[in-house]
Amino acid sequence: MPAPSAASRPRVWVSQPLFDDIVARLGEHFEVGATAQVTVWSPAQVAAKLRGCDGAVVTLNERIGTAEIVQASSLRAIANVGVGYDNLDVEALRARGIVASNTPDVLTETTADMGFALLMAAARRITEGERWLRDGRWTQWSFDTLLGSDVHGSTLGILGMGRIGQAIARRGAHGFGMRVLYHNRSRLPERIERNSRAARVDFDTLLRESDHLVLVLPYSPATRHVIDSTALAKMKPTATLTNIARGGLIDEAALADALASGRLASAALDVFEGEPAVDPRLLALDNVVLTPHVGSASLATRRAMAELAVDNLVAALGHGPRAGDPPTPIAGTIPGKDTAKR
Ligand code: 8YV
Repeated sequence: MPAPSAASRPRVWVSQPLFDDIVARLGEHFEVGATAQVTVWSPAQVAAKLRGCDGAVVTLNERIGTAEIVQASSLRAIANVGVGYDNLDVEALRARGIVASNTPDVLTETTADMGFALLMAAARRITEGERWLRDGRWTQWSFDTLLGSDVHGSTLGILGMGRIGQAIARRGAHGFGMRVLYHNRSRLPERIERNSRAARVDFDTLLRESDHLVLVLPYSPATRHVIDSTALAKMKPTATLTNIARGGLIDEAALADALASGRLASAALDVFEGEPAVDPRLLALDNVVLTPHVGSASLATRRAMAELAVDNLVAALGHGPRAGDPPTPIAGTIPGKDTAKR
């Protein structure tokens, strides 16, 4: 069959630079509008880019709702690079028959590694110690310098026990002999609980009993500020709090108060409500580890995410070697399917 002429090929937009060799695969089937530099797109620019496109690969930087798609009459598919998809108005997409997909599974273990690294950094005051050393404050070894809390044998609490939560639970239970508690909307099958040696408890028990609490739940208006001053007041003063999900899960002002007053020992945050802006009060505190939303940022995993997003778009638009394979749909965007779980 002759290759379709450029004019008749579907158009797709890639909102941020990914990996050139992976993005190039889209060129086998589509006219590709790639983005060479990291770009902050305004909502109006996103709408203009989507107009006339059949599909798009987007990241958490681009928020896509009714206003962005209302004039995109040929848009059929959005492939989000990431497991979280709070940047997409899934209902608005579904209402217009646009298939949305995300990239679960490929980032589970890498993101769980990062969660564990942050938990340990908070517990053992690693970044605080490094700053102290680099500042030239280490003049004499002393017995009580930077005393932290133990990770092994302690109680690990996981809020949101999807795939990443389970991977963190396995690390804690099998690697560090931790007692693992979790809170989730529903209880997990016994096989999974056994595998990660985790027990489901109510939210208050999780807050009260965790020595190290990790947030791994999806963000939505319903989970905004799930960790607020009331929740923080129930935690042990010796506890650590790690967030690798979305910044909006925590009331950052309340967290800064708790950390400053010693009400909470320490925290580790990879995500922020107003990112890339970070609350100046958090920046000024020593007992919080701060990283710039890099939970899934290993080279291999970011490549796998980009590959999956490209595969998803190709499949959703009915082209290429995987034509006919279903893309990885986000829950609820394809009638009768509900396959995406965090
Ligand atoms: C992604 C993330 O890198 O997958 C997620 O939900 O938070 C990150 O690890 C990000 O979404 C890229 O768009």
